[in-house]
Amino acid sequence: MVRRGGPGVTVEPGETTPSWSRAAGGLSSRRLSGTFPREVVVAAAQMGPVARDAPRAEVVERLLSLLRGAAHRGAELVVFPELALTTFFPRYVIDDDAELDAFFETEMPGPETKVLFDEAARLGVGFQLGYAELTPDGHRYNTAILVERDGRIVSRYRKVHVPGHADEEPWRAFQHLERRYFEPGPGFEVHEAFGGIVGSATCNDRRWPETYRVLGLQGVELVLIGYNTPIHYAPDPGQDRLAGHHNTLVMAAGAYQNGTWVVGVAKGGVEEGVWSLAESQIISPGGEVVARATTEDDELVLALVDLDRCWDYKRTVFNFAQYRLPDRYRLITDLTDPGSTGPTRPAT
Ligand code: CDT
Repeated sequence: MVRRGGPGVTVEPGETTPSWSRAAGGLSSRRLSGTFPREVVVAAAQMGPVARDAPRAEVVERLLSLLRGAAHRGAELVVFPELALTTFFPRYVIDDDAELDAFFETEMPGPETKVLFDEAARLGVGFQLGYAELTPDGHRYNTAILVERDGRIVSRYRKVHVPGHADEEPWRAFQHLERRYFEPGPGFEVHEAFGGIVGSATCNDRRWPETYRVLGLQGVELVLIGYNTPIHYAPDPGQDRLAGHHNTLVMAAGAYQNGTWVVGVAKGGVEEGVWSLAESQIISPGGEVVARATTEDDELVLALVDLDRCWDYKRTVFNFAQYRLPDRYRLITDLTDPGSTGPTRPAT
């Protein structure tokens, strides 16, 4: 086989177009050899800004348009961003319960999101959707749900690393009140889906090596990550110019060090006056960015993801069974407070 037609797209000798661009015939038309490779066409469905007062139906219409566009181009899995249904409301101090509740979903699918589930099942396309979840017993999570091509809910991941602060900090140009509105979820799980081993993470999770390693130890082959990343980082604005660099750095490192594909999907652009990173990207187990968004708007980024490529790394340089020495790493789980945090700084 040769690789051409753009990174991440594999075509056989003699083929003139990437398989996913003529994939209306489904899986069999995407098989590029007789060896039944474990390949899945994945679409990162980047979103541009969502206004604070945007009706849910209007946002869902945008998701449907991305979903249909991705299906038309042969995608089997469409990954939407973190908190895809609303503006990034943790930038606001919201004291009124009814106002806050309006940003949360109490069921999934609910009356306004069912159309997305129905259309995805009709098209035979799976998806991951990030949203704010309010459980029947009153817990609030920053959640991502993974849905298989037949409409079955595979998993409900609740964000573990909840960043920002819980109390209003008036010195900031805008708030990051995730710690006021969300509890941390219970942990990282993998699930068999889309022909491989799939795990989810959300935004700030992607900066922590533990996220990928805990998934990697469970054999993950495809990590799906939605994010909302304001480019201005108030506790240390010197980091602003590195926002894009850090985004790629952490996801590429996580991919390579665990031999997994990583799909990072932004809600980017200027949302209610706050500029957020776009740069959605799909990263191979070698840590290479194989497809990347070029706008800050609604945009599809597709790649043909060969899950077997994970094993090039999992079997060799990152053969955990052979080379890891967990007893040398005990501090990672025994110690949360490193003792010295350096000069006093505001909460991050
Ligand atoms: N949504 C989210 O987790 N955003 C954070 C912003 C920086 S921490 C305040 C992120 O890690 O991208």
